[in-house]
Amino acid sequence: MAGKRRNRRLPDELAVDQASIAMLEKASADGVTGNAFSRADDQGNACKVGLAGVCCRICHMGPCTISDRRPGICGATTDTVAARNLLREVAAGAAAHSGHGRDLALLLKAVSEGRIGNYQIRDEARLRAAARTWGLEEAGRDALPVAGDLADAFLQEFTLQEGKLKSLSLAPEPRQAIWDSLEIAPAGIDVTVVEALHRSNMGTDHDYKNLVRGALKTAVADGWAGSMIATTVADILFGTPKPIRARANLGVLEEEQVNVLVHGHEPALTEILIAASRDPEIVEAARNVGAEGVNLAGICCTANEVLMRHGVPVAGNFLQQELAIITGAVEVMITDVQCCMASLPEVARCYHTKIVTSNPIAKNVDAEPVDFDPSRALECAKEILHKAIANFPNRDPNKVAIPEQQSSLVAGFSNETLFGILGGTYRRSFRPLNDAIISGRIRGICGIVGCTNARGGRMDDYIIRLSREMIARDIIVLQTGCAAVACGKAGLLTPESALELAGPGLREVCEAVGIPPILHMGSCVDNSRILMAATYVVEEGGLGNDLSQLPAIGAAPEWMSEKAVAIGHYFVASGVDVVLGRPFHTSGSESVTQYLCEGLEADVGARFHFISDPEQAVEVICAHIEKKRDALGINKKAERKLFDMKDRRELHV
Ligand code: NFS
Ligand code: SF4
Repeated sequence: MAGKRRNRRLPDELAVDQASIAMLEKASADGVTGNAFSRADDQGNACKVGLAGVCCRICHMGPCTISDRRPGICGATTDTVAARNLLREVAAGAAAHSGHGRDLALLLKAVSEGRIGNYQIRDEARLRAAARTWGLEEAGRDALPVAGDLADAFLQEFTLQEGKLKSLSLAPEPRQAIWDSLEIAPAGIDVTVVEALHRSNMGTDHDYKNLVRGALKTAVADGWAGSMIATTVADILFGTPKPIRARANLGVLEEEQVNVLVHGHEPALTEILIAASRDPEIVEAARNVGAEGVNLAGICCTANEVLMRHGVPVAGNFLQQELAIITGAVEVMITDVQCCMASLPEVARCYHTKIVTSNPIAKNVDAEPVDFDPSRALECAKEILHKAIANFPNRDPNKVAIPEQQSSLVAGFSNETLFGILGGTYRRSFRPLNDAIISGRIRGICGIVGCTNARGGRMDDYIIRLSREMIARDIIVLQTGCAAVACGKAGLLTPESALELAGPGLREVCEAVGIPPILHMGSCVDNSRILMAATYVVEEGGLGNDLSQLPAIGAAPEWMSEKAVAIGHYFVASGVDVVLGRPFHTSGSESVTQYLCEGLEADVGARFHFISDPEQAVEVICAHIEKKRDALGINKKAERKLFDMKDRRELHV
């Protein structure tokens, strides 16, 4: 690094899990020049203007640094610029999720036409249910033509020029009415992202509230359509997740095997890699180089996808991608799209590890591209595995140190599975969950999702503390993404240990119905599952008729990605408050920040809370949940009990 080296934090100030701490210590001994944490330290304090969201560079009279006293050359104020920048973040996040959804919809189309032999319809019931949901005929028809029609319907959701998305009808009707009245019911996903870029273009939308509503609209297209489609097609093609035991943390890497890490978000290639890694030809090739076999493990959300469906172990979440390489035991890391750090080849240079990119829109000049073509998926998968096997003899035993830490976990809680567990085989129902919430044994629902962040506190710490405290207070936790992996590593995703930490009410319910208190529901696009879980609770009855009435809240304690900005916005647009462990880059505009954290409540019945302290977050969340319970009138019984004479006497001793 040129220039002066700033103070770097010590390994145990960066992470809570021992495996990560050990790898951070090992890094410098191995000559690794940097990692996300050290680069964060080297960056020093973030640029104040960027942090405040008041830097504008969307035209070439600028860049302009805007303040209350100094508008941009075009006259744009802090309000306009902060809101415009926020909208563009949401558009980028929505584009990422939806690009993933589109790729899968195209794959479904190709499968329906018999063009792609390595994939098939794995869950026909899910296909037929989805066809009915999106208004298609399925009864009495073969699966493949139904899949073709569904793929077409999904692809139309991307391109619909006018009117509104069919997918919106998945939401409770009062919510749809709110979107209509605020004019934030989106047309096609692509069209909406383009509109977001258009309206935030120089000299276009200057009304900050209108821009924020544009962000909500774009996010609705993401959550209820783009991400929803990604989840639905993945279930149809790869199987709907069911509870499955697996392991998480760097200890899942195997000293005696060829280690191949899958990293990114789109699971299509990885699905085939799983089969290929067990192919006798591959196993034989691995043995020929002295390995016992091929060990597949994952990083980030590709990991969550194959964890949920196949029990493939998770080596780590976002900030562990470099640390996994530092074990010295990874032959190949395959990246697809999103959240794969630019630094991977640089870190890999200190070891024998090969970084292989697999998507034509996500390359790295220092990595090896293998352009993945679904029509020759097995061939591609084998090519990659052979690369890894050939690389095994290059491993330097002196540089290998696989941490022993790995935790067992249970993942795979799709709604389809929850219906079965809660309602039994004959009656698909969320009833026991609603009853437990109404009776107060479960106080409410908290979705804890999102990334980990190299700036700020120790990796995973906020997520874990919040999750533990939620279940201790009888709040059931739904998780996805890197937050779920954080809890997995901390041992919170085994039913046994989580039950011990759960409050008495939550524990009783979980034991009775057979679910753990923290439910791992999948990858980040699977936040669509959380939207649907909340919707099913509304539909089950007894807890109001809109999502905004539920004693429910979302939290992204350590978020960093534009995708998280989009997710936060679709939850708020859906009527669910969202707690963020760090604020958006809008502090340069008081009006925008106030609208996000207060004003939106009047428009959509929900708002954002920026809370950097986990303990304060716990209090805010509990207060929010109790407020919603009060409004529903389901706290009455408990209040009467609280104030009976015996309790009163006890209060006075
Ligand atoms: Ni979500 Fe998953 Fe992780 Fe954040 Fe990245 S992997 S898509 S964006 S960092 S949770
Ligand atoms: Fe500056 Fe306005 Fe151009 Fe932005 S759009 S760079 S504020 S002149």
